[in-house]
Amino acid sequence: MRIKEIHIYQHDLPVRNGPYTMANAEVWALDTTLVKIVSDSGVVGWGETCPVGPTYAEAHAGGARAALLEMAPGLVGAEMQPLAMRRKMNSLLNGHNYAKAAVDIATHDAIGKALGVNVADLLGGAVTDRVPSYYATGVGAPDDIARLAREKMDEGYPRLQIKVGGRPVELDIETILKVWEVVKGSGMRLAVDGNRGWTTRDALRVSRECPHVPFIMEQPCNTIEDLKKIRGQVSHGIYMDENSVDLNTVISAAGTGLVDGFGMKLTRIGGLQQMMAFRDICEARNLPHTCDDSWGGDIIAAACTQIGSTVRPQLLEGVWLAAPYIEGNYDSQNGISIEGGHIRRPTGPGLGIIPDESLFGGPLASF
Ligand code: 0XW
Ligand code: MG
Repeated sequence: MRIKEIHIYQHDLPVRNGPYTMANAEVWALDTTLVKIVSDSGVVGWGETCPVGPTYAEAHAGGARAALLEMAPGLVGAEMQPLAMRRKMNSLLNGHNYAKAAVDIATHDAIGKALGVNVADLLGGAVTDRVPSYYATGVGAPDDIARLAREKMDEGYPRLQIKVGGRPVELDIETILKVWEVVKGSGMRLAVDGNRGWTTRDALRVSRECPHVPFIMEQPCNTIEDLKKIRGQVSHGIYMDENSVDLNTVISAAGTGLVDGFGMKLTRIGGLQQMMAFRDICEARNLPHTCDDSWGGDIIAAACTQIGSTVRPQLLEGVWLAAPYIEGNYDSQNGISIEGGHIRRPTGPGLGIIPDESLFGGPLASF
């Protein structure tokens, strides 16, 4: 099967009850890019990539579309096999995993639809149809976040990510302590996500002032060097997120014992083919991890859910979705939603969803 057509769309995703706030970003609306590929046998596959604004990672919406426009002419006629597609894209453009991921996801969707099998079957097989999610708070006032923690605990979320950073660290400590008063004894797991926002001084202080709270620190500081500096001084597990930009970095971090797990984004690592390799590296080193993405609608949500469903359950820290912040679905029948803190995995062919492309208007570019 080979690519016959590629169509690139732009679509706005306003943040419901916005803004979504992190240490380095406050977003009110997101700008997603969708890729539709049509095979020479007429099979259609959809992909998506949606940076969560231009400051969370080295990625932005315009960059994704520029990268796709750069590669698209060379991709027409390419063989629709994930590994061959990745190598073809690498021969056309260096880097830009977050854009390449959209083509990778569309390729998996099309193969699944052509073969009549679900993407999870292409990724090694699902171990569950009810995939655990987790809820990420924004950076907020301690009492507000404590109230939100209770609400999400009562909803059935197995894990809560507390966003911190970008403000006096005393507020972060107060927030963590108040959330712990709410969730202790419930079994809800906690992550404290600095989104690169703390100095090592702040990270050390938080760990020392909250020794009794069993959270993991997700990307507390900005660089791998900073993580190395605090690694032997904190009493909390460290997960890498933004720094884990490719498999080489993952192999080094896992192999040297720098981290206890990862917050992994599907598009940052390059798509499902690379995410499968990441999953297997983590399983080999017994490292828990998430299967998320930065943002996106049903296509990204379905892709994260499908790969998340194949992870050994003891190692899956959950699949975060932007769904709670997005009005409506791309697929009104099988669109992805979270109920009781868990995601019902669509089991149809491909990603298991069929976007209503009339939502996206006409393509920005077609090849
Ligand atoms: C919580 N997320 C998965 C959503 C936002 O894109 C940021 C990200 C994270 O873990 O940093
Ligand atoms: Mg994170």
